[in-house]
Amino acid sequence: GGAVRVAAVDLGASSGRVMAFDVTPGRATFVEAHRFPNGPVRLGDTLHWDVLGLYRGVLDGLRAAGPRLDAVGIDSWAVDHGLLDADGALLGNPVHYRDRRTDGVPEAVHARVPAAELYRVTGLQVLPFNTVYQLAAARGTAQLAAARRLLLIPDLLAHWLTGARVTEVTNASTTGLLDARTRTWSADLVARLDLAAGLFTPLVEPGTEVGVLRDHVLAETGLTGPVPVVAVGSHDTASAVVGVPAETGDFAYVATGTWSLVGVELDRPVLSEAGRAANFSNELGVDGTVRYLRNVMGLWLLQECSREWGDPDLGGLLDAAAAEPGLAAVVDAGDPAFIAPGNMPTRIAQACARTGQTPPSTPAAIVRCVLDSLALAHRRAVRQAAELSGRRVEVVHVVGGGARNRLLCQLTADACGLPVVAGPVEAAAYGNALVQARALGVLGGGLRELRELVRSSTGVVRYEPSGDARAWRAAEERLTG
Ligand code: ADP
Ligand code: LRH
Repeated sequence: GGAVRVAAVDLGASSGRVMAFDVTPGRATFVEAHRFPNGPVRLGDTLHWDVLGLYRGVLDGLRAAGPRLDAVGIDSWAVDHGLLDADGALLGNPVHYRDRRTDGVPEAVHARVPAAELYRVTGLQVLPFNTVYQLAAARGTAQLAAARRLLLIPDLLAHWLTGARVTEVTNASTTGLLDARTRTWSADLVARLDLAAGLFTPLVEPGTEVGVLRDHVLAETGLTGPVPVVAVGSHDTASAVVGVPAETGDFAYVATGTWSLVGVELDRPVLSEAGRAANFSNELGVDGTVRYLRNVMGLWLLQECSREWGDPDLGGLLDAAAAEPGLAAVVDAGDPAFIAPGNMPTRIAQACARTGQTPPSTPAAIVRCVLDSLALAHRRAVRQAAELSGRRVEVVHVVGGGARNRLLCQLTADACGLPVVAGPVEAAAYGNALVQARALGVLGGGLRELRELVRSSTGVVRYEPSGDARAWRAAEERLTG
């Protein structure tokens, strides 16, 4: 029984937010205590995060969520990290995963440990920004030589709030250094890649209390102690999948924000060569689960086009895109060539031309091309995830900021030939808060029970598949040849 108030800190690539959740066994409600912009800062040749700005945003959010909090949980985007020196001081400002320092680095790492071998241990899709490649890019720098600890972004913030130095396991699974079967660091990979074993701190599973807010944090936020910090699925995608309001196990999810993470939930990893060839990841989830998914570029493509056009009104752009003819031109939204910022409309047009299609030329046509391409990538990933894992899929849950995009949701339903259930937009915050509430003892059960609570606490929108399924297959063939 009982009721708790917890703060869910959810840091996305486009914005950070702190949600104050009131949770009882029958209902979870939240208010957005604080939202602040997030984005890259270019300093010289390097793209960074403004990590102290994020820390300040978290403090401002905790102050707004207080004065009474029963716990705090933090999730953020994956792979990025801070390095601490022997005094525990942060070495430099964390580098953004879109920085170009990892160009060509996966190939160099695979010359030491073949990609197939890495995959058999980690089950991780090769993305140039996986922590393992970032660390290889930092080889030989004074910074890495001075580093004694590595903390992923949510763990770094938790460290500053509590003093604890631990690594939460769902996010650790995106480093490329974790054994997906045992959910522990792979000492073998760490050694073979010449990394200092001492960099990696003890792993904790979601639900573990990692510490309490330090006195100066309490003073600065006006909170009354003790306030525990509870490890949640600290990878935002892990928390978002906990927040999927699924009724049965036969679902696929599309967690759409800056990225689209598309796949199914499994009990154990699938480390097959076919999965590796298809670029599937086995990211570790809450309660011993595995997120078998593919990372697709997501609304980043739209964000970057919009930035180029001076950020016009989003609603107007989407209405104009809805009036355009469908599937006129598509690009491979899984192509890592789109990771770096800049020049996006031109790069999209060039990709269309390369595949023998007439490039879209107006903003409306370009946005339509982006959304058709995302829906197509969702279709491919949902189908392949089901095929490669043997998991039945009856419905596709769309969560995250993209659940607000009605055109994208309808196109995803059409492309997949399956009903789409859209919402909640703040699935990651729900997943974060409910894992805390369960650790505090207010909720019981497993993911099924947590999802039931999400379902009864939020509204969702259902989209039925429509249109001609053959058109999507034909569009897919334009890309796959
Ligand atoms: P992240 O967590 O990666 O920062 P979000 O999940 O917050 O991303 O999603 C942000 C995206 O959601 C935006 O880039 C935008 O495309 C989409 N979005 C937000 N609000 C709306 C809206 N009202 N209508 C359509 N799309 C929206
Ligand atoms: C989404 C996300 C995704 C990662 C990317 C770096 O926010 O965590 O799961 O691949 O950021």
